[in-house]
Amino acid sequence: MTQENSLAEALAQCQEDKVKALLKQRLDAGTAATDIVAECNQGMAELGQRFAQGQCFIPELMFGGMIMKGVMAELGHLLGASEAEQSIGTVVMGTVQHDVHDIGKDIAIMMLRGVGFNVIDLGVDVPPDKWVETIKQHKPSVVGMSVLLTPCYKSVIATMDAIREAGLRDDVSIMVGGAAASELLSENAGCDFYGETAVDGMKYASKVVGVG
Ligand code: B12
Repeated sequence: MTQENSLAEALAQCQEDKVKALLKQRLDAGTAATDIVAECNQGMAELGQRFAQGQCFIPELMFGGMIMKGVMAELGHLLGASEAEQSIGTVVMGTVQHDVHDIGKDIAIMMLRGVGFNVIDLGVDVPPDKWVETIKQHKPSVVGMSVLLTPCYKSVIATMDAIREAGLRDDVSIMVGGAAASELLSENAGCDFYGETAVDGMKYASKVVGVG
């Protein structure tokens, strides 16, 4: 595969027109939708790496996500099984109680979906009992809390306490991330992993389910 007709590279560079053209080329040539998704996932992972290394910024990440969503919309009818059936595992993600920042969480979700996770997005300002209820219902492999506000450390701790009190702690791996998160917070709250970037979260979750 040359750089010239690499779908992954076009996506990593957010070249929307080129992605559309290469997608059409792949479909006309009879390439399997799952192979196209795999190629695009490589592109999203590359985009995430470039962001982590400071080679691109939030607008590119958001735009890359939009392009990827467009590709998935085109391929949806060819992929057959539902997202949950095809997924490599389930992750529950949200921003902790009293915190409404969601840009980073959404990027983390995009990365997770990009590599094949079924992600339940709880949104923002998620109270502890909602996390507990969702873990009971969906039995995820991984839970990811996003926290951008220092005063919301106590929401992380309250969520962990609620999960423990519900007897669910041993059933799930828990990661925390977002600009206010740290190794120290992760340790104090009893989480399993602190992810500095969305890519770290994606890698950790993949490791938990034994992929990558
Ligand atoms: C945009 C923004 C807002 C927007 C949010 C819009 C939105 N839809 O998200 C608005 C205007 C609403 C807002 C409001 C407020 N904000 Co504000 N906001 C920001 C700002 C400028 C950018 C945040 C952002 O999106 N960053 C970009 C994303 C991509 O980064 P990120 O979230 O860290 O995510 C990356 C990683 O951390 C990781 N990640 C994120 N989540 C997770 C989760 C997991 C599990 C993993 C593994 C990884 C991961 O993935 C991402 C990519 O790698 C920050 C400044 C900053 N330096 O962060 C202030 C900031 C977070 N805000 C701040 C404050 C104080 C507020 C307000 C209290 C202001 C006010 N007085 O009203 C309110 C609080 C509202 C609330 N209740 O939450 C402070 C927080 C200070 C602190 N430490 O407590 C900051 C740091 C600004 C500052 N320097 O003072 N804010």
